[in-house]
Amino acid sequence: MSRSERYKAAKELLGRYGQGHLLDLYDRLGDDEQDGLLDAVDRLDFSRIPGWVQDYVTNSKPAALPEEFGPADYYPATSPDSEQMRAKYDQARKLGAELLAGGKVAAFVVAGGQGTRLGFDGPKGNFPISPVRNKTLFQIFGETILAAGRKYGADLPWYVMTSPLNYVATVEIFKSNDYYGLDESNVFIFQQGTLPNFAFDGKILMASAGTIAASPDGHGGSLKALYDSGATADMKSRGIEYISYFQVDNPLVSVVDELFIGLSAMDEAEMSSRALIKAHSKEKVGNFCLVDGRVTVIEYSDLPDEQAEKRSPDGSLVFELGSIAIHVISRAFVEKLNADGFALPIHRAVKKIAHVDADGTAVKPEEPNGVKLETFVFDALPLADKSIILQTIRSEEFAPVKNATGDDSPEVTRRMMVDRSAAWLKAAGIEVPTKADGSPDCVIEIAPGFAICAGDVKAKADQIAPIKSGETVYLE
Ligand code: UD2
Repeated sequence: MSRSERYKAAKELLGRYGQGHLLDLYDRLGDDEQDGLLDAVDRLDFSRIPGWVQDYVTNSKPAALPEEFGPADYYPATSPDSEQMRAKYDQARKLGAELLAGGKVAAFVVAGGQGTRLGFDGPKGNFPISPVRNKTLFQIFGETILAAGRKYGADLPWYVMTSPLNYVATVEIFKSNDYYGLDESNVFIFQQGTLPNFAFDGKILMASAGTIAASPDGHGGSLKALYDSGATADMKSRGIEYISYFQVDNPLVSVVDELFIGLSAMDEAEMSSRALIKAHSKEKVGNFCLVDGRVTVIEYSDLPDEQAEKRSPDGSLVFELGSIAIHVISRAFVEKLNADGFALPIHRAVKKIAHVDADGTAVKPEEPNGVKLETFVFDALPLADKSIILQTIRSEEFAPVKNATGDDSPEVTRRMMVDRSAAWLKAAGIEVPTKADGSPDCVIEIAPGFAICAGDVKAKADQIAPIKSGETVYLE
């Protein structure tokens, strides 16, 4: 089709859906920009856009709370009571280690978010966080993956999801850091999809004369992007069966966890999750529930107070399990979803969206002027035929960096990193000087090359010199 024919077809299509304004500035564009805009129009999914506008833009459809739901079951974090369960955990750990040694597992970080809350310029993975060496999040994960690969004696490929907004910058960071010591062929960086941004009246916004305003389609987009990018095909060719999913903001994550992977495999779970016991009833994490026999996350904002406050006879919260965005996903599940053509529910966020107006003048709104849409990965849980939950301990595995100050700030994360290192050392019988409040009176960082779990520290306890009060210790 010639350009002018494409233009005519696009104009007709957009006109039919009340989006003709997208071509208002077309005549001002050069040939390449015109082609780019026509390509972008082709990618708009008009089988869904009118429904989104109706449900999430011009109206705000309240999230439908299931009629009946209860708390989800879970595996406890440590030492189950019964002999039988202890045996199952031992067996699961062994199986997890075997799967890792057999090269059946891949690490997968979702790093396509915009990280606006932290106020850091550039991909969040490049944020320096470790308490002694100031290593970045990506470097910590990279070194952990390298160490895990060595520990299990098998390649542990790393899949990194970016968005079109931070893909180039992320690739540059990996290159300039020499892939953190990993073999470049074992690092697969790809882009997630986007969804258009809408003004409150349902009109799609333009970011510039030739570009449609769009934002990343949420971490839920990973399930499609893994497939569309060829990542799952690449995994298949390597014999990978399990995808260990984590977020870029959490340096404490156990990037590949023997027990979690092993339990998922033993139970033939298609998608599994790690969970925390919530700090309080309204902690801002999703709640693991059971709906029609399927694990489902109900957002904290959607769980009525009455349910959130409900207590069991022992005083614990009935809905006590919070989602921390750590999953094991079977590759076959991702392939099945995509082969069947799935769509996750849409969530709306009202935002200030920079755009150009009908004359092409740039507008930087002071107040929210539109809606961004995204999908959440945990909404795929009910699509899984089998899904398990393994509890984790906050101090061991969850210290996300989200805000510049206060809760979930770098200061808190660094403190938690030191605390966990101190706990690993103590568990290995090493004395750690403490302050009056019990916190470590030293700064400790354990390089992943030295240890990626408490057990590794124990095995190397004889290599660790006594630690003095006020000392800065880097174990490598
Ligand atoms: C998420 C969860 C919350 C809890 C918390 C744990 C939601 C709605 N909430 O909160 O329940 O588990 O994490 O820390 O998810 N990302 C992409 N592409 C996108 C959007 C996000 O890759 O389009 C990545 C992002 O880079 C980050 C992760 O997803 O690694 C989480 O994103 P977030 O900061 O938006 O999640 P948050 O803090 O709202």
